[in-house]
Amino acid sequence: MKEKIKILCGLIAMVVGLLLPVSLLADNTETNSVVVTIDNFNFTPPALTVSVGTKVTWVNKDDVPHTVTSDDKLFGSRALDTDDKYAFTFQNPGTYSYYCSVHPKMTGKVVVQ
Ligand SMILES: [Cu+2]
Repeated sequence: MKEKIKILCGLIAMVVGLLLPVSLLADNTETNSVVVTIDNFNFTPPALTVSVGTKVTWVNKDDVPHTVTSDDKLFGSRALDTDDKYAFTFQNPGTYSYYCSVHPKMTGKVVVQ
């Protein structure tokens, strides 16, 4: 009987040990994700500071198409219709300015630390 409990405890410890890193990883992914909305011809927030590895998702909430186009062409979306999304994961520190190629006066930037 005692032997069975020992095995059971060993199994539980193993399962917890296996699950813990996975749940930590999941949490990490969750916090490293930011949304920028495109609304009323504005990127909101217009300036964003994130850590390396953060995935930024732009969502177009306007009735007109917009794009997300980086100044140095590092990233860029096609024309986003209403509720369309575009995501880019920033892997290197730096300041990344972008604009909408349909309305070049629409600008924003992402600072990656
Ligand atoms: Cu636009």
